[in-house]
Amino acid sequence: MSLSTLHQTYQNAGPAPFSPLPDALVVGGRHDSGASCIAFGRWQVERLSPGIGAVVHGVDLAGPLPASAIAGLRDLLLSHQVLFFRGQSLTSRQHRDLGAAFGSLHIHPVYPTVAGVPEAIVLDTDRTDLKDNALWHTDVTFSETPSLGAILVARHLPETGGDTLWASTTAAYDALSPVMKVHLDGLTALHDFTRSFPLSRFGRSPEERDRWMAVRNRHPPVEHPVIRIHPETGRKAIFVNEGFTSEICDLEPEEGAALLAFLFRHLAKPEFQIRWSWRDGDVAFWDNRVTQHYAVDDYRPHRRIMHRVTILGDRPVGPRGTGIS
Ligand SMILES: O=C(O)CCC(=O)C(=O)O
Ligand SMILES: [Fe+2]
Repeated sequence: MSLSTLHQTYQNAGPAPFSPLPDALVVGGRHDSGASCIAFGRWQVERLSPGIGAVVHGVDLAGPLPASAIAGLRDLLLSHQVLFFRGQSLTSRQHRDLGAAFGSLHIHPVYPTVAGVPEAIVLDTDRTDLKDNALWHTDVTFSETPSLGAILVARHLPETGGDTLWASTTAAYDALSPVMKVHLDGLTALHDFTRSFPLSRFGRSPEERDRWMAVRNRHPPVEHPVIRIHPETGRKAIFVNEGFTSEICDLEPEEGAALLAFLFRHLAKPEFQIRWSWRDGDVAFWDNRVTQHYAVDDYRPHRRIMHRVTILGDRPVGPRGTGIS
């Protein structure tokens, strides 16, 4: 176990209702050895920061996992927002089945997919222009029902670089002043597919162009609340992202642009983030309702291949309900 981490244990005996992590479960402090890593139950949970991220040790995701384990993982996801697993070896079908245990899966309208497993998208730097992932974004917010979460598997890593960062949008919300919170509560924003998927990069051949047009017609800009209430924990989160949010509704364009610029800068503060350095066999599972992520694009011309399955989510609800349109 690493030097500066807190360790907790988790008993995966069965489904437990969500509750914030009690301090009593945090064992010890920072140690030079694994002395603070006390195991009971079958899993060990290593927290990565106070606000976001944990490594779950002792679980083989290849499954099939019993319902109690799925419930345990779901509970951990609600507590930690992004979970990491080391040393896994999932086939694409096992990857898909793992995702399907948490809900119906999304078929991405743009990215290529694994042959025979259309639910598993392929993020391969040799095949797709992935610049849209090298900025802070929440997945698929251009849709009326953005994804609940996603499970990402490292398939081919560059020798160095290619880390991914995640940020907690609940921690970012909590850090706002009370007056700003009240102001944001009443606002909605537009999320636009074309911000991250511009025709100039995703319509280079006539076929790509036709597909892009069809996707854009299916996904006109959609309105979501600026503050989202997590449907399971009830926590409030900032729900705008640089990847897809184009404007704040009901503000003058300059006011909205200034507010969005502030929120994007605020969300990107290191206080709300963790950074993951991938190793072969790593899997990440994030709650897309309360996080943003950023895939660091620092390893070209080397190749990096990741596979992702995406779990369908529900319509975002804010303090005043859903977005209007
Ligand atoms: O490649 C990565 O690390 C993350 C890519 C990404 O944005 C995603 O899978 O949603
Ligand atoms: Fe993403």
